[in-house]
Amino acid sequence: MTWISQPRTVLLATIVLATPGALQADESRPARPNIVFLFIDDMGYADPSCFGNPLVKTPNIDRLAAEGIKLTNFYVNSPICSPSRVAVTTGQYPGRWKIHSYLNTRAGNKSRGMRDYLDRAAPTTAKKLKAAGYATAHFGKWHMGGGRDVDDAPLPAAYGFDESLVAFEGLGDRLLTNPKNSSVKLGHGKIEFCQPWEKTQKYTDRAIDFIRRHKDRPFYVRLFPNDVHDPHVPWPGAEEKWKSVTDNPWEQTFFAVLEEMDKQIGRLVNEIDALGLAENTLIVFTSDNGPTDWPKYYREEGITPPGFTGPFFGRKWSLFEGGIRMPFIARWKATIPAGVTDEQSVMSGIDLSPTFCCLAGVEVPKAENLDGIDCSGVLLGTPSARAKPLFWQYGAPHAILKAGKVEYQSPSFAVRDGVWKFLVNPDGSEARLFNLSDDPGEQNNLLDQEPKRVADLFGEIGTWAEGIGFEFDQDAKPVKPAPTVAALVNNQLLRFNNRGVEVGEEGEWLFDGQAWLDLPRHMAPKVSGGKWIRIGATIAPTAANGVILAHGGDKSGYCIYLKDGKLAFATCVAWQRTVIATNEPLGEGLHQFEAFWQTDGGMQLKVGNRLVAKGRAPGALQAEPGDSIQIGADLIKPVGDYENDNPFHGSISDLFLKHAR
Ligand SMILES: [Ca+2]
Ligand SMILES: [Ca+2]
Repeated sequence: MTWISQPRTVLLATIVLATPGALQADESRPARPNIVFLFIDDMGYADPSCFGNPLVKTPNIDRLAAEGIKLTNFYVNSPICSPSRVAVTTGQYPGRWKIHSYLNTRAGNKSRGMRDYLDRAAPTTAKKLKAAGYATAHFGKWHMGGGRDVDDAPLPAAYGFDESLVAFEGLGDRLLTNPKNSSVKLGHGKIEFCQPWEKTQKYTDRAIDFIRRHKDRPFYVRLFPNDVHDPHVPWPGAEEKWKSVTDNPWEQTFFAVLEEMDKQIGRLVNEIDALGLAENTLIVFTSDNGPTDWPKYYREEGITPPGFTGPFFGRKWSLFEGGIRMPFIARWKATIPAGVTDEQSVMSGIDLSPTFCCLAGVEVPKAENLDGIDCSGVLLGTPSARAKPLFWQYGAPHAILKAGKVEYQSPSFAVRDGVWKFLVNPDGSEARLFNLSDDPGEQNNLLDQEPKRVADLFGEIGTWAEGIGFEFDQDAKPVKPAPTVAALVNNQLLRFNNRGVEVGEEGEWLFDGQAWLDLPRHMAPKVSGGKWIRIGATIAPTAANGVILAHGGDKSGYCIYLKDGKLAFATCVAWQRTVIATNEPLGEGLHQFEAFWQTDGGMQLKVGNRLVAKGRAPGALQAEPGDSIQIGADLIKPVGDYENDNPFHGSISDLFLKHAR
């Protein structure tokens, strides 16, 4: 042995340490297996019956699980479609490619600091497998660029796919339902129209056809059905069968769609088996994010949104487990042990690319800098602790979709390190620490009990955020979530984001000049279009100036505030500001007020039920206010004649906001 062999040994040892769970050499395993990747859209952790669906059987998915391995600690890297898809496609955190929420119109992407599509230079599994001789195809939802008004996104071929058939959120050949969908005008590919309930069958047909044509060489096929995403539109009448199972109409259609999708997965697997490919084909099955959680599903008493998360808290658009922990199955007959459930190993979407490449014997160039790790050993049945923590970002500072159920709205950063999960906002607020092995439902916040761990995890997130380019205040101090506050908006209680407001014994909100409440723009009621607006509350001010409620800015908005002790009501219509105010300062003590802005522009202000001021704006609001509803301060663009943030001091209670429907 010369001295040259020494570094080699060291290097090898390093590799082994850095990739626990990596593949052990095994001569009996077929080289270059086919890989079929099933990625379902918005399917919850417990939607397959083998993961706990209490009402519906999914026999074909269950069969895959019985013939393969289930992981109960598999995560996607975002609680929403586009970034989750970027992660499984590239092996990298989606924020690196500036896709941290769903891809929308050009304007919508720009406003959230996002690109319009995945950079064509991004590393992908398909490019690497194709270069190694695999036949590659993508059938189903894409949503990594193209669609709406984005017509210049690269086609799937640019990312390494020989063939593709996508939906309206993608370019190239695609299936559409609505002839008026903006996708029709975008060009770049052949368009076929079909009914929503036919889509998964058609994508499956294409996958089967592709596999038949390429059965004699290694292939990599992605089947990404989109029918489990709402609105759920099953075959006409297919929901009838489910009326005896559930009274919830949302569930009836969802179950019908889930059953159909399971059937199509069965067709695909049967075909793979019939072609004699079961022993050299790895089939991986998971979902891109938790089940739907639109506010509309909560409007009726006793009704809940469709889709199950099992023991987990939170749903789609949430970094709580229900939004990101997914059912995961891998089957490879005679290679992966059958009927195994691995409850230890933590794996995630970014790991799929290095894992697939390793199993295919394809090298991942170091320069690609993948965030994921090779978990091939885990898939082949050797559980492994994860050395590298997992990180998430979803939300602030950009206005984005949030969970419909207010309790499910999570902080915008999270980390999982070992059994610990820590969630926090970039300013340190809403911090929560959970021990997932004792508390998988994330109910018991251990923030105060584990200060050292909290500081470490906060630092880990900060370092990660800096590396990706997310704003994160590493000097902030993690603090517990403030009490939940909700106000009546159109007779419905809406939870406001609480920035430090304490709640008094009578339920009054206490403002100390540092605290405020915020209702994000997407949750704010739509008040434009000539509607009347009415605002009321009881206040006990302790300072002469401060904003009580502000919605919008000096272009379009309305605001109630104190100025030199007087109560003022301001409206802005097309940059024109009108202010009415009481003649005298209110003074200390409790004051009940009501402000009324009429359709014709008339403005009234009542204090203690007595009309104290009136005036006339040029009309009612025509354009929607540009920022959120804030209570206790106005942080962005003043509505009235004051400067931001103009914080309120004192208490506010019984606040309501109403407008014409
Ligand atoms: Ca999705
Ligand atoms: Ca404002």
